[in-house]
Amino acid sequence: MKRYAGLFLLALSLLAACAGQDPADQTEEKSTSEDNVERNNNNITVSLEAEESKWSISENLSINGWLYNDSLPGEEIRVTEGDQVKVNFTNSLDEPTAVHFHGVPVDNKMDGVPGVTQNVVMPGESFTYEIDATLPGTYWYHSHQNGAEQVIDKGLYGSFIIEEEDNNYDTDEVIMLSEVSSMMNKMDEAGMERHGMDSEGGSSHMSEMDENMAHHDQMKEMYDTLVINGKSDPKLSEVNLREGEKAKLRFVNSGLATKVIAIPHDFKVTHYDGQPVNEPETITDHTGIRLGSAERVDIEIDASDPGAYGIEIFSNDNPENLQAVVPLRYEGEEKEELVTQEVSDYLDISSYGTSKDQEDILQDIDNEVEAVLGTNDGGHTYTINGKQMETDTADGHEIYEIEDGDIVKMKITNETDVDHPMHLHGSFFKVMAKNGEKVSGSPIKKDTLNVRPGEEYEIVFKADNPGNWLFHCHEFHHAGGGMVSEIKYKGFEPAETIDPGAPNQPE
Ligand SMILES: [Cu+2]
Repeated sequence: MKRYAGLFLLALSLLAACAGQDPADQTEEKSTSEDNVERNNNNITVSLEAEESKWSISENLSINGWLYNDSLPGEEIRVTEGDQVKVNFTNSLDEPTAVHFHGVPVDNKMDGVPGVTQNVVMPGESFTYEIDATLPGTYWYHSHQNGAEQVIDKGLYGSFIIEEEDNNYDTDEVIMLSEVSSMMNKMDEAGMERHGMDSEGGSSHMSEMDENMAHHDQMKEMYDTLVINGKSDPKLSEVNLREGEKAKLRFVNSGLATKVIAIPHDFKVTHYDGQPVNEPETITDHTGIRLGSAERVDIEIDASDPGAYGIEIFSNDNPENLQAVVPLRYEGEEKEELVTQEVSDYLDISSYGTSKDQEDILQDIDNEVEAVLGTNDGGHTYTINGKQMETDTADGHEIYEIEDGDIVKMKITNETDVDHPMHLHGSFFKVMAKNGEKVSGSPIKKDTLNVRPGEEYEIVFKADNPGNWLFHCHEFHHAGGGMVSEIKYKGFEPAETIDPGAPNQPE
């Protein structure tokens, strides 16, 4: 469980040793092609390959990545509602992996969680994921095996967009936000193996520093490079507007840290996690948006105010290390200097947009459960109701047993002092109350909810998709440190028999 604490110390000493060395050789830009997508009316077949490849994040930093279709982010999968999508996945890595389509409604056997819904896809093997693209929205796909390493450090993530049939934006762009650790990368370059480092790994080097430095402080030191659409130079993600057009920006937090997005132009938040906000009002007062790990927001901009703006993006807790300005530029506005604006307040989704009666959901609660988010071992491991999933056995965690058809109400309380973006697999949930107060704005339908320190939420979902589904923190280190629970439909038998001997690591 303390794997990363050991890594951190090792990285520090290595960094000192590496100081002054030349940056890694530069590699060429990678491009993706339509070659991997076949369209036949509503049948879409995507070839998706995970492979090892070098990726240039910036002039001074390139990673030995594990990439989807040789691209970072992985090749965008963009389909239209009503499409039948088949993703033929091949694992060309030396590592076992699997693909999870985050937020996309799928059958349990297509959820891509090793050890829960399938056995991990071994090197050289393939797996076909079948997805009915019924619900439009901004989604993403990523490995659900050892995510801290595979997704964050190595790059196994990409966007998955289901367009509405009448999608009519002139500009429609995905902006994926993540971070990498240049320290960790230097370790990789120096050929340091991290796999042998289990809970005791590197422990002989563990000092009082480790004992005294909580997990999240170590993370702040380690993750020092904000990555936007695979690059650390935000100018490469410049958004161009034409006066009079309507633009859609789909922000995806594919990283670990909660990001703040500050847009110095009037805008609306039209979707949370791909699901529509009811009659959202235009935001004109420099309200920032906090986006937890795995959360998405769709922003709509009416381009009626020409200029050269800068969208500031920074880590909520680590703005010194992780911050960038993405240009938002009208045609013909060539100025280098970008208009930015300090955040005056933060969007509170519980009161944004227009309310709609949804009392009906609450009439018929069958099952009331609780998830108390806690911490253990001085901030190095994380718990749900005092329980942890053990990395090696995928066992020991909280299990919620429910019946098919149940309306389930869950109270989530964060008793730690860090954010926990909680992700429910298999169903969307509705957020009914925050800190004891009913949601007063638009109904909120989400698959991931960032629960900040001290916050308490009530969520409700209808159990209409039988399976074994994870409910876990999407900060992969917290998940790897135990913050994983499971929702099991009574009587459900998984399609694939889970092999206890397979190297499944479902976090
Ligand atoms: Cu967490």
